[in-house]
Parts: sequence; C-alpha cells; structure tokens
Amino acid sequence: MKLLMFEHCSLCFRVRMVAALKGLHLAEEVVEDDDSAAMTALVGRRVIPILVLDDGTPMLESWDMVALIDAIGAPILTGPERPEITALADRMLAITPNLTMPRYPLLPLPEFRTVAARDHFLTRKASAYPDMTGLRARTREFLAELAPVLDELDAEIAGPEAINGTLSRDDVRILPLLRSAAVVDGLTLPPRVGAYFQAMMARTGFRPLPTV
Ligand SMILES: N[C@@H](CCC(=O)N[C@@H](CS)C(=O)NCC(=O)O)C(=O)O
Repeated sequence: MKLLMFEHCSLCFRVRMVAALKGLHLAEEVVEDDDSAAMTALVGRRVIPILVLDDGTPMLESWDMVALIDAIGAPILTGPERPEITALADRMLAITPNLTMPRYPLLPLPEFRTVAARDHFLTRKASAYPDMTGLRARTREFLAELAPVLDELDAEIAGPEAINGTLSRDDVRILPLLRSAAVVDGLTLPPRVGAYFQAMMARTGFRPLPTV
C-alpha cells in the first residue's frame, strides 16, 4: 500500500497515525503541490490523500482508508465515539485554518520543496485566504478564540493513551487537528491536551511539524 500525501495534510495524518499505531508499514509518497499530474494520473482529479492498494486500486476517502488499515490484523480503534468530541473537532476546524494555512507555506515541508510548489499552494489558496500575512498578524486573536475550545477538550480527555480511555475514531479525529494547530509558535495546550498530544505523537513515532 502506498499513501500519496502532503506532510501538512491532517486527513493524511489520520491514515498515517493508524498505520503507525498498528506497527504497519505504509509507503509514503509526498506529492509536490504543483505536481497535479501525480494525482490526476491516478484518479482523474487533484485530491489528497490517495491510498493505492497493492493491486493498484486507489482509495479516496480518509475514513475508508482508516477502516481498511484498522481491519488488518486485530483492530485498535475499538472504543466508542462521542458526539462531544466530534463537536469539539468541528469547533477547532472553524478556527485553526486561520492559524495553520498561512503558516504551512513558511515551513520546510517536502510538498513545498521548490519555490514553484510553494507558490502553487499560495495561488490555489488565494481565493479562500487572500491575506495570509493579515491572518498571521491576527494570531493572538485566533489563539484567544481557540483557547476555550481546547479547555473544553481538556475536560473531555480520559487519559494520555486515548481520548475516551480506549482508542477510537475520536483519536483519529483529534490528534491530526492538534498536530496541525501545533505549528503555531506560542500555542499553549492545556495540561491534559498537552500530555495527550505528547504521548500520542510519541506512540506514532512521528515528530510534530515544525513551528512558526
Ligand atoms: N473526504 C476526503 C477529502 C479529501 C480532501 O478534501 N482533500 C483536500 C486536502 S485536505 C484536497 O485534496 N484538496 C485539493 C488539493 O490539495 O489540491 C477525505 O477525507 O479523504
């Protein structure tokens, strides 16, 4: 199996974290942002992540990829999900792109290896994020909006080994969002969220993204 991915992509990290937690090898192929052909040749359009199965079949939905990988051997995502966690993930997602999108292109990520690839990202995000510098300048404001959501998440975390005590899709929902938010230099996670993030990232074996 091979995963076509961007390093900054949280949907890609859903798949990567589950494979890593299960100790399964997943070949990772980072696509440069301006290499649309890598995606269109496989599935006829730009989309990431793409999981290419050993028989060449491409999968396009990250949750399907998570389910497929979790079904190999003994499943690990055996715990129940809670609507509170989905709601918190949605609230995080309403805020964090304002912090992360204007930072990703500043990071030394493989999908932005060339200036052309980085500028391709900036160009295709320009309509949704026309003023990346302006968003970065509002970092304090967005962090202040995010803080109470993270505080509520803090109160929901059962322990550092799993949000609900046993690994579940809620961990796959939240850890990639925390990994993305953690690109913000100056982000302070509440204690239980911080302990959870450190412990889970250590278990996956992936280093956090750089900060800026
Ligand atoms: N439902 C899909 C959504 C995939 C998706 O929206 N991917 C975004 C990146 S997060 C994408 O391909 N954007 C187009 C692009 O990067 O050009 C999944 O969960 O895998």
